[in-house]
Amino acid sequence: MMGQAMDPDWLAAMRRVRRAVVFTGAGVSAESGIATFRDALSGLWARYDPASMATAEAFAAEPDLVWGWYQWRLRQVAEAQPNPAHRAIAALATRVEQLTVVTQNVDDLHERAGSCEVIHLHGSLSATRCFDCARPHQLPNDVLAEVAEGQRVSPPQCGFCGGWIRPGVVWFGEMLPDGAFEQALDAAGKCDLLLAVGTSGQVYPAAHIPQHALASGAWLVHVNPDPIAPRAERERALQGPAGHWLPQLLELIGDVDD
Ligand code: BV8
Ligand code: ZN
Repeated sequence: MMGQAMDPDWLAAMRRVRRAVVFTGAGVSAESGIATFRDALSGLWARYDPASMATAEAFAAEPDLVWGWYQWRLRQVAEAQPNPAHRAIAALATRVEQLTVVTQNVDDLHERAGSCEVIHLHGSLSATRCFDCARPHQLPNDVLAEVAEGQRVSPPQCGFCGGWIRPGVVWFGEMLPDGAFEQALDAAGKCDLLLAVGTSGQVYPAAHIPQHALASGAWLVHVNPDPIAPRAERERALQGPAGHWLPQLLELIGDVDD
């Protein structure tokens, strides 16, 4: 299957890849049925802007609204399955010497597809903690009770200080988890190939990572249904869904004894 980007130099370079980074955004989970951040929120959420909902200010002002949104998303993720892109990314670990998966997503679909040590730059839906004293909080298993779209749900309260329990995600204006960005940047600076899968590249500092790989001499390959115009000699774009291209890339990358 020859894609528009698959010239002989590129194909030969893919065969020689030893260290790869896969950098993912919401698009890698789209074919699992998880709405991307750019998709207009559906139904009763439609009147809210995700970027304004994903803030500490919104949670402090309307904890029931924000907690309800995250519980609805947590249920979406629990009912979703990893898709062929997640599975191909997990399998890529067997084709190269060093694979680092860096995700902006807060779902656990990479892990459920078999990827290990995933770097979550923006936290995880399931890692809840106290908004006030920051103590970790374990959600009871039955918390995934039915949450209708747009439903307001009061967050649980911290058993220690009585504060509201918040999602374990990084909100806009918040720092990334200690060391996560530095670890991702280090891997990007040392890799031969960075695959940027399903990201609009509009959120910082995460969006610096693909450019850092390119500037450090790696190949940068975008996988996205939206057209992305490569600007550098070692930059390519495969236009189409992740679930289509990642299984193809799995066959082309690595696993050649020089
Ligand atoms: C920070 C968790 C230091 C929450 C997320 C003013 C004040 C303070 C900060 C800023 C400021 N101005 C700018 C900033 C920086 C800010 C920022 O970047 N803002 C943007 C809006 C400009 N960043 C931050 O605040 C970060 N922290 O800077 O700390 C600091 C601290 C204080 C003061 C100053 C500095 C923290 C950012 C983290 C925010 N949290 N997520 C939650 O999920 O609810 S970000 C959230 O949005 C997602 O995690 C994701 O990262 C991002 C959405 O991006 P994508 O993943 O790319 O998804 P998107 O929907 O955009 O695109 C999907 C793509 O998939 C599309 O291209 C589509 O074509 C494609 N696609 C669709 N289908 C498919 C597909 N691709 C493949 N296959 C398919 N089938
Ligand atoms: Zn507390």
